[in-house]
Amino acid sequence: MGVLEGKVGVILGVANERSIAWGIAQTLHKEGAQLVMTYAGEIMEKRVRPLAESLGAKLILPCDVTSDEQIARLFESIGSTFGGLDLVVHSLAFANRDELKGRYLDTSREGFRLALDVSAYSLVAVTRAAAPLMRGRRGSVVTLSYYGAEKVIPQYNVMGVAKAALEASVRYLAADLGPDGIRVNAISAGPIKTLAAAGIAQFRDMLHQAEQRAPMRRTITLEDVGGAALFLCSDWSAGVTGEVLHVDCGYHVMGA
Ligand code: NAD
Ligand code: 0WE
Repeated sequence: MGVLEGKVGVILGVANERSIAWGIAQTLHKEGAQLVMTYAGEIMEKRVRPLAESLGAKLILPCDVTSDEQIARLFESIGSTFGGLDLVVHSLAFANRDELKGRYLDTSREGFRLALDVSAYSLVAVTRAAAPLMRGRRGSVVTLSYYGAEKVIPQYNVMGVAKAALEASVRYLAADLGPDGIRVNAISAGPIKTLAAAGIAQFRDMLHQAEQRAPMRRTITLEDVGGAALFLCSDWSAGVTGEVLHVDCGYHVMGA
């Protein structure tokens, strides 16, 4: 029997079969979770629906996280279909492409607002909407971060600042929701070739550098992230909250 048998989870952030969210979805499904999947806009729906259906998802709903209304509707539907919720996987981020090049110094006011809204505030909005459905069910919320929150990664720019806000939000949300038995954690994943990484200048070099420098001498896989998410979603991590778990083949421990 799967370790997540009887649990209901919602996964935000599947775009295609390379998405980190998709790697997590497959692992959670294999361990018995019933999944709800969301997509951001009609173009994404075409890609996400067949993937979600292949895992037997009962609900496949739109959720652009910049819309409070779409967030509210998502959790209303989950409440009326399942009567509660155990797991939330938040695996999304966005910044304007022109903010992910050049200097952080040149970040525009609107570029900063958009990146922090989609990539950091959305965790707060989604968690607040999910919490009433999680009461008394040992809920778990997991989000995805990156090392650029902690150290300067050239060109990551405003996304690094958004991830720093995301990781701080994980701690504050953990403190707010701990009394309700709801845990909130982040996975800080190493670089992996997804849609969000496509077109990033020198991304290949970054993968190569991670491979050279990481203690494990390889980059991470979707299965690596899926396994860590499974731990954080399952009751085996019942004493873990407010944590940022690095899934980076050890890259972050190296000093030189
Ligand atoms: P991806 O492109 O597959 O996923 C990003 C998702 O964000 C997409 O599904 C997209 O639809 C969604 N999204 C963007 N704007 C949205 C909005 N307004 N509302 C709802 N959804 C929206 O790429 P990925 O690499 O799987 O990214 C998932 C998460 O992992 C992100 O938080 C990213 O920062 C993080 N991450 C990625 C890497 C990497 O190297 N790929 C490393 C560490 C962390
Ligand atoms: O979090 C990310 C990527 C997030 C992302 C990617 C894009 C590309 C397409 C956010 N917004 C957009 N907007 C787009 O228009 N990663 C951790 C992957 C990543 O992105 C980088 C990296 C790494 C690693 C950007 C610059 C430097 C390194």
